[in-house]
Amino acid sequence: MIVRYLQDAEKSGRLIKSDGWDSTRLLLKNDNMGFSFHITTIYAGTEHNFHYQNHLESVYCISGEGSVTAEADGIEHEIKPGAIYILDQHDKHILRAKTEMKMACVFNPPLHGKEVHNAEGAYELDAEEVKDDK
Ligand code: 9YT
Repeated sequence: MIVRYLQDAEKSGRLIKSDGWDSTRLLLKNDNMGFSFHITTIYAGTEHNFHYQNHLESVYCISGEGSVTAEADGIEHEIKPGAIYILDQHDKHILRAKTEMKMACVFNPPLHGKEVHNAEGAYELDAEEVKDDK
C-alpha cells in the first residue's frame, strides 16, 4: 500500500503549474495502477480548450462553480460540487471557471508526471517522470 498526503505532494515535484491551472499528481504511471489521479485547481475567470486525444479522463468537482461544453454538441453543462464529467469519446471541450474550482481527475492511460498541454490541448504519451518518494 502507498499513502500520500496532498499537503506533502504540493511541496514536491508533483505540483505542476500552467496557464490558468495547477495540478498535484498524487498517483502516476510509475505506481503501476493503470490510471493516474490528480487534484487540479482551475483559476477563477479562466477558460480552457482541452482535447485529450491520447487519454480518457474523468473529472469530479470538489468545490467551485463553472461549466463544461463538448464541442461536438455545444451544450453547456453546469459544474458545481458533486458534478462529474466523463470524456469517454476523447471529447474536445471547453472548461470555464466562474470561481476557483477544485477538481479530482483520473487519467487512463496514466500520466508520467510532468505533462502540460501541447498546442492541441492534449498530453503526449511520453513525458518526464516525477521521481520522488513512494
Ligand atoms: C480539469 C482537467 O481537465 N484537468 C486535467 C488534468 C490536470 N490539468 C492535470 O493534472 O494536468
